[in-house]
Amino acid sequence: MSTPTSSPRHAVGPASQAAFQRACQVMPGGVNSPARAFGAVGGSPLFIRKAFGPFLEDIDGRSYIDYIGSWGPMILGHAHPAVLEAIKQAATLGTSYGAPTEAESELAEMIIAAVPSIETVRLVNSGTEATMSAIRVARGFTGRDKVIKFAGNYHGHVDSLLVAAGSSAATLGVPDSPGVTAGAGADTIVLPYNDGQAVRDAFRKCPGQIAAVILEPVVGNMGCVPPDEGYLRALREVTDQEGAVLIFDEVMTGFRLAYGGAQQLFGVTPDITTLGKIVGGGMPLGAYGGRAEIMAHVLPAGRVFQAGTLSGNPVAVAAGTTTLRLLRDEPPYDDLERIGAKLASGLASAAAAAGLPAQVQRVGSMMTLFFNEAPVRNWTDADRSDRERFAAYFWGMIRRGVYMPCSQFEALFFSRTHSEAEIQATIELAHQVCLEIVEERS
Ligand code: KE4
Repeated sequence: MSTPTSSPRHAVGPASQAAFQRACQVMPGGVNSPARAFGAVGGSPLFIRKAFGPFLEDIDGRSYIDYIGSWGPMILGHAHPAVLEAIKQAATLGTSYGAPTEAESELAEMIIAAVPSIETVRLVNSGTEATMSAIRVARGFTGRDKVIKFAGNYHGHVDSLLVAAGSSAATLGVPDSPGVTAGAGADTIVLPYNDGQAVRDAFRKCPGQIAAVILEPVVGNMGCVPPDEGYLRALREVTDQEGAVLIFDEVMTGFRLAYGGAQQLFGVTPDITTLGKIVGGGMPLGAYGGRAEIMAHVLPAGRVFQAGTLSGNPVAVAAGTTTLRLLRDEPPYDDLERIGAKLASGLASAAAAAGLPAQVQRVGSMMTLFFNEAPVRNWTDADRSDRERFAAYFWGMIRRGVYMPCSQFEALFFSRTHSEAEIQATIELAHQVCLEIVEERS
């Protein structure tokens, strides 16, 4: 049988292949994050030379319509002129001081004005730092040890949360990573997503022991899985009744689904919110914040330790502040909703026209095409998806100049720079790829 045109072999140019071989000599797996390793889809990753607007260009000179957007941050499109200018200006004044700046207060004030749950906020360097710190302060505030998380939710590589994790942990088959000790995970309770009764049962089994419930209010890390109607409200009610801290991990959904994040969209206010990705405008920056009485426990105001050499870095803060200012003053969310509806409908039509069972699940400008017979409401459902078919779809789209997330268990993202032309082209190419998948299977 001829090599399927959707196979990886044809899709990765010689320069990327050579670059990957070089990288593998000096970095584990040749990458600095497994999510970009293409492990789940086979083949080797594309090495990128530059990005602008909705496009990536690899080192073989091939251009792609980009649907990962650096895994979420690039809602304004790549290399936005105002963001670049802000970075340049900040860098001319020095790249890091290790001392406070007014720029940090300005970004904090913007975050507080935007996110309903946040009364005070601490800036950190990544989403992982944000979730790790949020868990710690919730435990410090309540004096309790246990934390509830949900299978298929990913909150960064925090030991205690790398249990039944999503994203590249699920993609590469290490949702319970080696190196995470039984002790580190001993106080972590893992429940199925979209099951309010399971949460109530857990509180009944562990009265007065659960410090926090942490979740992705719209899951991106098992693919896009929205909360069932009433689910977030039910979590708010049970955590209120039980005196536990409700943490919305909005690293992905923050400033993406609305300027106030998923909590604004769904009208449910958590006690703590974690942020990353968009809040840094593509630079390393995360944040966690919430009720002032909880955040007052964070050192040096309180006694819960958390620190960071580059926290509130002036160059990253400049990128984040400029990004939030553009989102606040020229909200893209109505446009993103219109684009998202068109893309979702087009991708679903492409799979249906080829007779491929598929579910397209979307909230705003994050979505996933699941090769799955039934809707996906939790990890058990997601795990039934056809990984091999997804890999064929991924490579078929790459060969046609469309860079989709390299895993069935990731969401795709698009920006305000994705025009009708890119969306229409993507839909037409998806029709070709879905038909090709069927032909290659037959
Ligand atoms: P970082 O430490 O990667 O900045 O954020 C961790 C994190 C926390 N919470 C949520 C909901 C997240 O989605 C993430 C990171 N997301 C993945 C993509 N699904 C980052 C990509 C990667 O790991 O390279």
